[in-house]
Amino acid sequence: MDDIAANPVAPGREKLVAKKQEWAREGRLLTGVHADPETRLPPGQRLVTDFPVLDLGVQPAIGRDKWRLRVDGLVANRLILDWSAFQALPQAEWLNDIHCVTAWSRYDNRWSGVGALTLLNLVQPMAEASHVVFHSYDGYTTNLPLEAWARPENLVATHWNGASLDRVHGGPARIVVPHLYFWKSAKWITRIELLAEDRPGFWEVRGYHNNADPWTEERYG
Ligand SMILES: Nc1nc2c(c(=O)[nH]1)N[C@H]1C(S)=C(S)[C@@H](COP(=O)(O)O)O[C@H]1N2
Ligand SMILES: [Mo]
Repeated sequence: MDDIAANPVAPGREKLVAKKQEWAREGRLLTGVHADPETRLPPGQRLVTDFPVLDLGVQPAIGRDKWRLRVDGLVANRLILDWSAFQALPQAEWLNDIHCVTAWSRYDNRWSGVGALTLLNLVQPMAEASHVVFHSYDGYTTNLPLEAWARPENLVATHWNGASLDRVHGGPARIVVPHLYFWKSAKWITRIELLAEDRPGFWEVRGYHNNADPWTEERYG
């Protein structure tokens, strides 16, 4: 799509990306402890109460009038939703925790938007569909197995804690996949592509773990 940036890394941010790649190689922040999934804070994480902003420095300003969400690839019914079509879908609310690979966690985020399962029911994935790739307006991508996306707590969020999602956090709309490290939760989402094979995204090809389970510290891999 021509309104997607060619490169999500802003000028001057290349060093930061290189440093994170180096941390991935070195296994930085790994404690080697596997937490009991009943424990709320995953291993190696610290709790914060603010809401840090992390991205590659390109923060696209997409008005609701220009925003589109496509769900396509290996589906029976491709979807292209504009803002009003998206708002006309069943909306719901979720409360969940965020775990960022840079070691902060934030509890009790109240999101609203449209659930992953609602979207999947609409498009009807084909039998061969096994993976999804999220595509964002800044050019960022990240990947998941279809079963990691097809969970009731996952959503495309337009609101956070009662207000419209701020642009810096991915507004108009972002992915939220709370059971995985937050880099899997693509901001400024514009396309959910279903595929018959895995296709690693921006960080996954730069040394981050493909699965991203915080409970087993799948930070790098
Ligand atoms: N489009 C896009 N989505 C993105 C990123 C990005 O650079 N671009 N960064 C990811 C990373 S590494 C993290 S930790 C979270 C941060 O989300 P936040 O800024 O709302 O805290 O967004 C994820 N989603
Ligand atoms: Mo991150």
